[in-house]
Amino acid sequence: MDIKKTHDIGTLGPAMKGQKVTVGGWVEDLRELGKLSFITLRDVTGVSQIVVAGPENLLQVKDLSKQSVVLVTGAVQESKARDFTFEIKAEKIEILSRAIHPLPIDPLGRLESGIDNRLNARALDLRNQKTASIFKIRHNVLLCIRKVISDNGFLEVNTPKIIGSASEGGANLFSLKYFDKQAYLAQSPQLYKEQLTLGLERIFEISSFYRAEKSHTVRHLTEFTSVDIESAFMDYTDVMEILEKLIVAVFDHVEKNCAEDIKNLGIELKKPQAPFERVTYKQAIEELGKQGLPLAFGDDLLDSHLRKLGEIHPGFYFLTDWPLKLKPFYIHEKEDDPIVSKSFDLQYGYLELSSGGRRLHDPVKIKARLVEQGLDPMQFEDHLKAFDWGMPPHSGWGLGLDRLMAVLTQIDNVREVVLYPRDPERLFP
Ligand code: AMO
Repeated sequence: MDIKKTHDIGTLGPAMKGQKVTVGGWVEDLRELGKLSFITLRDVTGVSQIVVAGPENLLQVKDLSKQSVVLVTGAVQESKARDFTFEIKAEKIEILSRAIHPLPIDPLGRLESGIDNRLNARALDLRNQKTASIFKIRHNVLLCIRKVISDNGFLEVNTPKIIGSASEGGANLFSLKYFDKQAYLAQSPQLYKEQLTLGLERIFEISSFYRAEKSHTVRHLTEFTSVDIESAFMDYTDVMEILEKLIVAVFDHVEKNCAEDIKNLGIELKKPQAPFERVTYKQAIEELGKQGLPLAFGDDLLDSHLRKLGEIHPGFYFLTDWPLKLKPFYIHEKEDDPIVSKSFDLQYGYLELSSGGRRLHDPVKIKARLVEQGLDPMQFEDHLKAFDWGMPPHSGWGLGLDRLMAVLTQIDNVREVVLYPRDPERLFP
């Protein structure tokens, strides 16, 4: 059985008239009109019309089910059909794999399927052009992120996901048996990325992380992709600028490279402008007070508060200088106002996309903060050792890639932009 194509459909055009090609793809449509049949054949790069004639070939495709996979050899010719500029006149057709109907979803989207049905048949859902476009965009976003962060002098690293003690401290950890020991799935590369600044100065990681949170929202997953950076000799405002540059670059890159996919999604990109607004926590609680949502300094911002702030600041903005007590043990205080921290979240309206800050690099201070937060410094012994080996001052952030993708594609539910999302209910496929 022949299985190789000579061309992707997207590389063909009317200028190749007369050229013999072999294309492979799946049958999106089949119209049988007696002496001729027309197949709409799609591969990942494009779509073409196949003209089938002659008794042997007509018999081959008779009643061929949609979504079946075929290999077609024939000559390119101009097409008179309204939707096609060229077509392929089939000489040889091989059916490589038949799709058995009824299929669980209609990938053409003519019959609407709910998100659960589509996720249950995710592989087939990717034959829907809208879904495929989301993941083509995601690929481009990742390419751009790697390039921009690398160009800023950061080195890509891989830290362990099976870990012996909590990285962020406290709850939300998935635990697993590691032979005869207790292990956990990493919630974040936080401790490793900080340690790595000691020798590599500027590092980044793009990876899955795990949170055992029973959150049933459109923005929480138990397995999410995080883009993390950490840099020695930078303060929190420096890494905020990198984040802002990165977000702008991602939108530019998608605009330049994914025009077709943006069109498939039926949206217009909402390109942000730098600099993003900076709103301090103090300003935010004043704004909320004026809106009838009074808060005292040190109160956490609940969903209702973030929704209101999102109405006031609908695009990208930084929420900075949070009360120190609301932040993890590794966050640095402001030297001139120690109840305030050198920290920030990047928001898109109500949605938190990233958080970060300047980190403590003095082990004595870190131990004190651990105790203050009810954590046991002994549990962090391995981590704290590195702080006695000449740890440079450092700052960084973690950016939720899935949430950024949701914002970029203007889709509310992060499940739509993750191939096989994991949430408290969903473990298969
Ligand atoms: P944080 O816990 O705020 O910070 O996470 C950083 C970003 O990751 C994304 N995110 C999630 N996305 C989907 N589902 C989840 N359950 C989920 N949890 C987090 C969010 C969030 O803003 N170590 C720090 C980062 C740092 O300081 O460098 C951290 O993990 O977009």
